[in-house]
Amino acid sequence: MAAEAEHSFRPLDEASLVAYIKATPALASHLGGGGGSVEIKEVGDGNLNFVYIVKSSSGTIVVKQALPYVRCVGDSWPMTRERAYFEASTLREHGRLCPEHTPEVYHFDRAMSLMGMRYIEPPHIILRKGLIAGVEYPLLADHMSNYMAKTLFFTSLLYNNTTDHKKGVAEYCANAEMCRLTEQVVFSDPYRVSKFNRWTSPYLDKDAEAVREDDELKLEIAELKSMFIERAQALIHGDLHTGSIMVTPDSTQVIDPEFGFYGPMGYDIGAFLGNLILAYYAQNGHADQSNDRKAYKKWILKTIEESWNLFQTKFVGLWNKHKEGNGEAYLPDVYNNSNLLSLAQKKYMTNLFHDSLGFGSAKMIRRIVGIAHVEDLESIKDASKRAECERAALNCAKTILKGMRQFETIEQVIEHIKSFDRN
Ligand code: ADP
Ligand code: SR1
Ligand code: MG
Repeated sequence: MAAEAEHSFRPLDEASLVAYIKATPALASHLGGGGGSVEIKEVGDGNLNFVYIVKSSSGTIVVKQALPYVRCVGDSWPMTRERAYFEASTLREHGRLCPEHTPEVYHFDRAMSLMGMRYIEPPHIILRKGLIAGVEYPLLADHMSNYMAKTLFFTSLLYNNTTDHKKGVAEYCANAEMCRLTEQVVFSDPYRVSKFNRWTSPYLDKDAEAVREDDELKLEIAELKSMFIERAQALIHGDLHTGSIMVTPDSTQVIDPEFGFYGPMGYDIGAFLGNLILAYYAQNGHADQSNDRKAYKKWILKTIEESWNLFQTKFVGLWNKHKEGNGEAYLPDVYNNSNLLSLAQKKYMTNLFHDSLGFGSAKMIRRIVGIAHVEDLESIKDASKRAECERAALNCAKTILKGMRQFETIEQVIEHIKSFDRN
């Protein structure tokens, strides 16, 4: 980062943010020009950054600022502020490709690591909170399959030529520090002793130890880690869990792509599916006399199934539509008959399915025995009940990770998930 940019950085608080907004027409214009008074509330409940909702009588915006450390750990874990740049860039690029599910970026200040964006208004809530409350979102699978198909297909070599693709890869390679964080907390720490690891102790002591001693698991995770680092398949969101999605029954908005880079598509698909599976296993901990959550669990499984199946159909649909375009991976004069192309597509989608299962399972495991647990499980107050839900999720994830290539359909995965659920 340039020295000049370092000098002009200052962490904002609610008071200094008012002055910043007044001096920034791209933000003030959404609040009636900046003359009147504004109300500011810090709402950051994520792990990394500060998020402010700024309200005036004529509008509301969101301002997000990255400070040079990991918020949930503190300044003992320094972290590049450049993550804000990659978040704004990925939001803008994904917004160009899929505006219906991406909030608009109004303003980005690289020196201040600060972004202003559309306020995703109530009744939108974070999907994870809706899943904990047992709310059904009938359009979620349709919307998320749409978002994933468009953002992943249009940033891949199936659509772009190699020159443009490499330009994108080169730019996002600089988000290395964020990738390194993921390499550590998803693919390494759960498999070794680390001061950051945590689990529901003493209930899961043996389970956590078993993960650290499971050679078969370690061989699989090594391949996934390499793929995460080496495979520049598409511009992925990089952190597509259910805390990065805001929803109403009619609308789905994806936020927070600060881990964006050219990586394996399966990492995004797996993050979404894996977090839905965690939500599924948490339901037994949220069940009570008024609601046994059985119908809700069925809805989650149906959503998992539809998300993959719709994604697959939409993604291949885009591929067929653009097969004569500039994409250089499958040149039309090489894959020149429809039988060959459909064989190639089948192979591509099977590999992507297995990658998604592998990454999804890795994401589940890290949320149970690593750092940064999920509210779905954390909010289960009774520790022994929580551990039971976590153990079922952990055992399901371990077996999928070790046997991902045996699954041919998402319906088989659904049966597998059910087989680890005792209720
Ligand atoms: P972090 O990068 O720290 O994970 P997030 O981007 O996940 O932060 O944002 C933290 C919280 O701020 C979200 O859970 C959500 O409640 C709120 N938030 C973030 N962006 C918006 C937005 N554009 N509109 C409304 N609320 C938002
Ligand atoms: C220090 S780990 C913090 C986690 O929060 C983010 O949302 C990512 O998932 C990251 O792994
Ligand atoms: Mg977040």
